[in-house]
Amino acid sequence: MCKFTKFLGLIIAIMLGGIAHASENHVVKMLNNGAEGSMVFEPAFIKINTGDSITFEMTDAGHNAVTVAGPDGSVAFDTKYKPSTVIKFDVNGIYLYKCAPHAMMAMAGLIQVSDANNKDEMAKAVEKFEATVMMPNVKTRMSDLFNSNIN
Ligand SMILES: [Cu+2]
Repeated sequence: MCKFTKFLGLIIAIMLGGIAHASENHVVKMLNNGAEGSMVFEPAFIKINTGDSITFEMTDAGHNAVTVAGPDGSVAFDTKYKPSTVIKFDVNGIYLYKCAPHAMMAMAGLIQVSDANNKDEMAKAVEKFEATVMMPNVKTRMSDLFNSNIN
């Protein structure tokens, strides 16, 4: 094989690898009022692929996104009230996160990275979180979200 053919083969291999591992960025907004009610992440449930990232946008001021529970080996995140924070997700499984000041109003979200290997642990984490929700009208927001999206 001549050098050029080898080189071409290498380039093609890199390009195919790039396609297979093309990671995407998704946006989750933090809102005072959204389609699903007040004090919400939008979308509250999002399914992404391993290696994708999420940009948490503090559309309305005074919100954060902080990990409540995640799969084994994942790193907890905290957007610290910054206007925009990019978090990359490399560990498969379900993540539950909340807005610390509005957790009692059920301001929380679920992220599924590829699979649902930690579904049982996460069902318990959602139940535990829901016990801290004080507003009756959104008491089951997170378990409803969990049950309708994760199977
Ligand atoms: Cu909030």
